[in-house]
Amino acid sequence: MVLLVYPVGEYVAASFIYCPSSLHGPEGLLFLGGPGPSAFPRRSGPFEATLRGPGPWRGTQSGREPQSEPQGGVVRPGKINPPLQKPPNHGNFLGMTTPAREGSPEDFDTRTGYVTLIGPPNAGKSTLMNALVGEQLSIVTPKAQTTWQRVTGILTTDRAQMIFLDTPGLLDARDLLQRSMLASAQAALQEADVLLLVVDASKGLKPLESGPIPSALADRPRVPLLVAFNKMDLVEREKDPELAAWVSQQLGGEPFFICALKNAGVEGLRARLEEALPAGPHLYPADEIASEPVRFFVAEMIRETVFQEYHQEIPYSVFCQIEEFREAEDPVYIQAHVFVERKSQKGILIGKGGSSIRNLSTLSREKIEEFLGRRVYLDLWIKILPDWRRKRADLRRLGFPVPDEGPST
Ligand SMILES: Nc1nc2c(ncn2[C@@H]2O[C@H](COP(=O)(O)OP(=O)(O)OP(=O)(O)O)[C@@H](O)[C@H]2O)c(=O)[nH]1
Ligand SMILES: [Mg+2]
Repeated sequence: MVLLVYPVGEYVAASFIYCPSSLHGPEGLLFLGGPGPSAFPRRSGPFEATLRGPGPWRGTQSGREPQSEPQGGVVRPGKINPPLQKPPNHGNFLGMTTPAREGSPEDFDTRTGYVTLIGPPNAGKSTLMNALVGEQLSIVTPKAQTTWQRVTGILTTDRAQMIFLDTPGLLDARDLLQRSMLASAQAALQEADVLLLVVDASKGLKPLESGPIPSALADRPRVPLLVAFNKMDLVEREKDPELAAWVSQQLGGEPFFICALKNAGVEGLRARLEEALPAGPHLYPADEIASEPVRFFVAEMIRETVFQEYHQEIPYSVFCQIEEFREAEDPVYIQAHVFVERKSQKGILIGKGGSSIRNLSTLSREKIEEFLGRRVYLDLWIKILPDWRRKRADLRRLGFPVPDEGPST
């Protein structure tokens, strides 16, 4: 392996060049500095594509049993519902849109709707959505506030199409990014046909009685509310009658006791969610499993790796955007910009002699290769965008919905 370092202004680029033989072994060549290789001319790629199941994607989650097919079996393309023309959008909040139903419910023998997962940070919302859909779509880490934007996961069965909206954890927002996260969770809440509140069972009723959850629930639409007490593997008792009674009496909700990590209780919850959905036509083609483009998931995988490999403020100061995605190339060429807020963070991201960025790039590339089922050439560029978490224009440029009013901090 050869390491070349060129500081170029505020840019540092980390490019891995692979030889086929290095794909499963040590990295080939790492460049720090200078532009990406000119052998890859700039062009826009077909990376607006959405994910279609079953796909290689990320396979089953480690640490849980392989998921059995949902009752009724997964619908294959064309078997029941031919690909649909998407109806006009009904939800449109700060640029986030979702397709709307047309026709009256009695016209349909299928059930369709939005299941919004809300809850405090770190409760296991993303883990649960992945388990419900049977794909690892949303990133998961042990750190709170991993999810920053809502993520859609779609599951189509013979009887229903469940469109899950995973959301950022509800919190008391302290800066503009957190306000954007909160706004995106609140908007998804308003679009729900069924609300799935996810709480960490080991924390008992505390998150339900104080903090941002009670006020979010006070404004909720009049839709069925299911409350999933997650992480039951961490508590002594299997089911807690006190929690169950509180949920039904105080919230008018139905309690469930689950362990999303081990896929325990998830099947029963999925069956109940399906029943709770309104009748209606499918809104997405039967084989579509997500509505965000592939490049969104690729960027999220790099961010997930940052969360796993770095500590303190670094994970919260890093955002990632895919600049180029050329799937016609072999290996697939992906250029990603990794934004940090300060120069000192750039140094931490790179690490001594480039060791940290090399590690970040290798681990991210391995995930992306597994996700795409293709060999990947990952070209990481680190860019300083001063205080981007607090700047409206920067956040918009990075694709966050930002409320027009209110302070930045
Ligand atoms: N022990 C245990 N851990 C779980 C379970 N479900 C999720 N976790 C872990 O809890 C941590 C947070 O999970 P996430 O799914 O990222 O939680 P989240 O609610 O989406 O968090 P934010 O995106 O930060 O709001 C991860 O380390 C998960 O592995 C569970 O049933 N049992
Ligand atoms: Mg999450």
